[in-house]
Amino acid sequence: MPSGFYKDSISHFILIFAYHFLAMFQESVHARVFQNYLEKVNFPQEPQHLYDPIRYILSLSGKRIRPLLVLMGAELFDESAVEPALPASAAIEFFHNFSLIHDDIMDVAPLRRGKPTVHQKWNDNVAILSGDALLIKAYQELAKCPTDKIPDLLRIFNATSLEVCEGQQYDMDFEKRAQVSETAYIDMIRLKTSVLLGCALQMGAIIAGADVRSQRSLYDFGVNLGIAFQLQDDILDVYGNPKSFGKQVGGDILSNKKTILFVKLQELICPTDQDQLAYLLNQTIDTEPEKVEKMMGLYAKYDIHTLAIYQKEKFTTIAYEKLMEIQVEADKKQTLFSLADALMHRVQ
Ligand code: GRG
Repeated sequence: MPSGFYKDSISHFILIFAYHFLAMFQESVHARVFQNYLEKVNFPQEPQHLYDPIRYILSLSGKRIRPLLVLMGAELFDESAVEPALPASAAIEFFHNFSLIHDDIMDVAPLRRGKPTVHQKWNDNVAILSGDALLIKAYQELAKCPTDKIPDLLRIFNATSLEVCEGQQYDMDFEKRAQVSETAYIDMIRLKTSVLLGCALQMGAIIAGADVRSQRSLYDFGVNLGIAFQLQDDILDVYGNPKSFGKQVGGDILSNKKTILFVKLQELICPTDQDQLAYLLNQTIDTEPEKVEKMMGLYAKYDIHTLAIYQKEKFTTIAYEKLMEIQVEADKKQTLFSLADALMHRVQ
């Protein structure tokens, strides 16, 4: 039997396991407790155009990773801290959804979670204002957290929110730049996406009364996992299975998006292939299928897929190391290790 057969079978098994674990995680006790809490948060009926979009975005099937990280971060240090961490978990999910509403306006995105975006279903002004209201609702939830923890929670939450804005601005700046280094790209995704995962975990740890060193390790676990998560997203966009990915495969190539694959190619490409890359970047809508195919040809020539996987695994390993250094019993960390595994091997 060729060894590739075993390798493929093992990879297939890992994918199936990861997929089911992620689903299990989303149906976990924490997920149910969070959902019950969310259903009790009051969003008035009127004005409809302010609160209906909020109800709508929160009803779409998001993975709810961030609020669950808050609860898991709390549970890691003190099981009884899960309940008091619920308002913080809602604050994080509200902030995340607010940022998605505004991000979709900026990107003129038609779809979010497979459904029309808020600005598409209503309009830009409705989306701006309901997003703003959702951000305020996040602060309302923060104000419900245990009083003695609020100053620390506010510090990390506000610092993270500003970093997310910085990441968003870098991302928009990069769209206009011809050249972006790998370091600059990774720093952009750290700010735009990863710090919020670290923040979610740290907020849970703060509520559970964890010491500052453990809080920091858990934060670093989240940030490194978040970077690996985004790199996996970049990889899936090109090499994902169209049936399970839920988005158009090759979408990033068609929109000339800076991704880990693209910045790696730019770094390694020989002068003889530069013209072809420039030609592909200028291709219009009429030549789309060819564009994806040809770019994938260039990625294959420079083994970009392998290099991107290597980077993703590098950040996953750092994340695991950070989790390992936290001084709590090993079995308490198991769910976080398994979650990290599931996220890294996800297919959507
Ligand atoms: C902070 C004041 C302030 C403004 C925000 C719009 C903006 C500025 C930032 C955009 C941040 C953003 C949308 C980052 C993308 C993060 C990301 C990877 C989203 C997808 O996360 P998933 O896969 O989504 O967890 P679900 O749908 O499962 O919730």
